[in-house]
Amino acid sequence: MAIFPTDRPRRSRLVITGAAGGIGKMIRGKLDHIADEIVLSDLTDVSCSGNERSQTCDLADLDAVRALLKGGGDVLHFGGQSTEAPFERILNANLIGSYNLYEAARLEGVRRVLFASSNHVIGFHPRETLLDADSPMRPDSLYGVSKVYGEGLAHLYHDKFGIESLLLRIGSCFKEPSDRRQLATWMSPQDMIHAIERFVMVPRLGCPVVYGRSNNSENWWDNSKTDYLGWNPQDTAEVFRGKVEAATEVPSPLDPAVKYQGGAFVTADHPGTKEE
Ligand code: NAI
Ligand code: 15L
Repeated sequence: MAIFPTDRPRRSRLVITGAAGGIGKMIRGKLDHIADEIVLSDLTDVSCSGNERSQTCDLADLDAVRALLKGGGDVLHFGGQSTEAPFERILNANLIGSYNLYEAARLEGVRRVLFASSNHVIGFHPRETLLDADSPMRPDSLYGVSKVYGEGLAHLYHDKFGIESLLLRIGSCFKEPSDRRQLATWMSPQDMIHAIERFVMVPRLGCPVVYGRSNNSENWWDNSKTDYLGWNPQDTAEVFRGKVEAATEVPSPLDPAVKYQGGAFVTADHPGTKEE
């Protein structure tokens, strides 16, 4: 699997949180070439094949997360609340969950984490602005703020303890793009698998921000600062343009969900405290 002569060797252990979720389903059974043992984890048991085994874990429970990471290895951290939600849900799954993940990584000797961040950390940037790894955060939701916090944790554990993280700001990782916005934000499952391969293999990772999108013609995100990872997305949403445009209406350019990168998240109801 090595592409470059300096690549790290195949790993003995890879832990995947959120393995029962949408991305988990698309990558399960497709990573046996990069690790001897793959531990699939979610709130409930996950069906396994090949060298996979399942271990349930609530990310809000530090002891359970420690038990999951005992034995080290690399971690793909996909578990958590993946859309806007009431604060308590985000608090447990994403804030406490990500803290527990990094704290358990420190205590159990994990050296590398792929942190599933989101385009919603920058969702309030206008679509005309080409962003890169150093663009300021403009979260569009409490969910987006929780990913800002997760990226902050990753930096702290890198700078203080040397745990490397790939901060993958995923656009829209689904089988196919389903709306006009996703013609720019789509990340194909195969490009996700290739990003995971580079995360595991690259000899020195550091703690870089990478925008998770395919090689789409419409592009709001510049990944040129992380060429050293050797990740070159191959797919393009363009092959779905006809299908998507036929199925969806031309939206108003004045709609904030069209003006800003975060789409419907910028106009979604704020799930805050209700006034008496
Ligand atoms: P998903 O919602 O389908 O899967 C998330 C999984 O996490 C679920 O199986 C859920 O049971 C699990 N989970 C939730 N709370 C948990 C807890 N307290 N303890 C243990 N497991 C828990 O999400 P999806 O689409 O698979 O995304 C995976 C990750 O990637 C999420 O962190 C999401 O925020 C991030 N992401 C996904 C994008 C996408 O396009 N699919 C875009 C941007 C970010
Ligand atoms: C996300 O962060 C969500 O997890 C996913 O469900 C999509 O909504 C995606 O962003 C997107 O922006 O399309």
